[in-house]
Order: sequence, then structure tokens, then C-alpha cells
Amino acid sequence: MEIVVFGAGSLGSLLGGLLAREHAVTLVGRDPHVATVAESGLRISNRIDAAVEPAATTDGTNLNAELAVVTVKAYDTDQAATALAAGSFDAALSLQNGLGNEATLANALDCEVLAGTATYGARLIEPGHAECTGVGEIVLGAPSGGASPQAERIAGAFRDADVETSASGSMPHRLWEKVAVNAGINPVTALARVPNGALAAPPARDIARRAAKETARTARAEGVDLSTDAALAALERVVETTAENRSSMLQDVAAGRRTEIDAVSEAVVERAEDHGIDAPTNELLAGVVRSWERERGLREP
Ligand code: KPL
Repeated sequence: MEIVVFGAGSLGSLLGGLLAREHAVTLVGRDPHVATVAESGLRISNRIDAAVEPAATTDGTNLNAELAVVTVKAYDTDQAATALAAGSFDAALSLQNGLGNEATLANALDCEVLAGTATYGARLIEPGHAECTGVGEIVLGAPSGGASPQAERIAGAFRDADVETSASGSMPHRLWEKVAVNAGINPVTALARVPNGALAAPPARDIARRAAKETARTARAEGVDLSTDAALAALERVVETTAENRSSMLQDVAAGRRTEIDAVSEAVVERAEDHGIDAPTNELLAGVVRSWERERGLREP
């Protein structure tokens, strides 16, 4: 299968590298990483060892492939959609954090857009070298749920490359569960500058649980059957299994980069408002992280 992976950060590079063991992959990202991959290939180490030579480019426009996998940060989705719209694809798959990415892609692209979740752990160590910090799985399917032959086909192609993948007819539930986990873990770890495991103890645990509970309530208002118990169990599971990890938002804040707070906590607040529900913990967390971004000049005043 011909696959474009748009976003050569840690997850995009790891996944692109794994898929390149079997498929014709083009990685779209930034220099110096992309220049190094184009010149000397991509190395994957730690839990999986591989050396592959995917095509690599900084120009994501005018590309043609069977599949575009979008792995950019949520705030770059608009830009990715515009670039991809200049090319041609049979399907696109969003493997991103937060709400609304699939809709942004679907508005711009002339192909089926699928939603996915990935539990692989990845780290970009240096240009041309990605580390696999956790072997997980990918679940993908139609963003509004139901069967998708395209999702089955893509899942099969990923499995051909030894990437554990399944197609699911209940992506809305999975996506909201992931947002509940991210809304609980990401802003709290970023603000407290602690690894995920620190959320096993109060008071951080209580704050994270409140954010996840509000998210589950909002999901239900949106017609998604996500119980509070299920959201809290998912939160607890991820805190435990990723205890040593630094969340993506903590990594962003530590590096002085913009975060995905708008697509996570702020998106929950907005969806809750649409249904006349309060989400005070998400509102507070979003407000503090956004103030930090503003102060750093990372967003408009
Ligand atoms: O998705 C994550 C992230 O860091 O963005 C995990 C580690 C699952 C929890 O926040």
C-alpha cells in the first residue's frame, strides 16, 4: 500500500517506520529530521529494532497515495488538511489527540476520513532516530461509528507490517474515552510538571478524576455511551501503565511549545456548553494552560 504519514513527530516517525517495513511510505515533516531520514534512513530502537528507508519530504502538497495518516498536533490539522487537499488519497486516518480533527480533515478532503487511537509509546531521540517506548495497538474506524470496509482494509495492511491493529465500529466511544484520559492526565501533569504516575495519589488524582468525569458527562450529552465508571477506569489504567511517561502536554510545556489544550480540555468545555452543562475543572485547567501559552507569546492575546 502507498501511505503518506503527515507529521514526522515521535508517533508519526515510529508508525511510518514500522509501516515502511512492508509498504511504500512517505514521511512529511520538518528538517533536520526529514533531511536526515531522506539521506540516511530512519532508525527505530528500544522495544522494536528496525532500519528503514521511507521517502521523506517537508512539502506535503501534491502527494498521491492510497492512505494519508495524519499525526500532526491538533492545532496543525487545518494546515495539514489544506496541504493534503492538493493531493489525492483513497482514505485519510487521523491518529491525533483531541476532538474535531476528523471533521477538519473531512471538510477539506475528497475521501473517506477515519478516526483512530494509538497506544504505542514513542520518542524522537535525534534526527533520523525514533525510539519505541511501548508496543501498543491501533484501533481505527468510521468517526461516527458503524462498519467501514476501508477501515478493515487499512487494518489488514497495518497488520501485514506487524503493527497490531483492529477495525472498530464504536470509534465515538473510544475517542471520547481517550479524550477523558487526556483531559485528566495532560493538563494536570503539564501544570504540576510531574510524570503520569504522580496522578495515582491525591490531590492530583482528584483533579484528574474530576476532569475525566466531566468529559464522560459531556460525551453522554453528545449521545455517546461513556459511563463515568468506564472513563475513570480508563484513566486509572493509563496512569498505571504509563506511570514513568511524561505526557505529551508536559513535553510541550517543558520545551516551551504550544500545547493541544484547545482540542482537549477547551473542546470539552465548548461541547459541554452546547448542551447547557458545566465543566468547571476542564474550564479551570484550560484557562491556566492557555494563560501560560499567552504569556509565552504562543497564542493570540
Ligand atoms: O495520550 C497521552 C499523551 O501524553 O498525550 C497519554 C500518555 C495516554 C496520556 O496523556
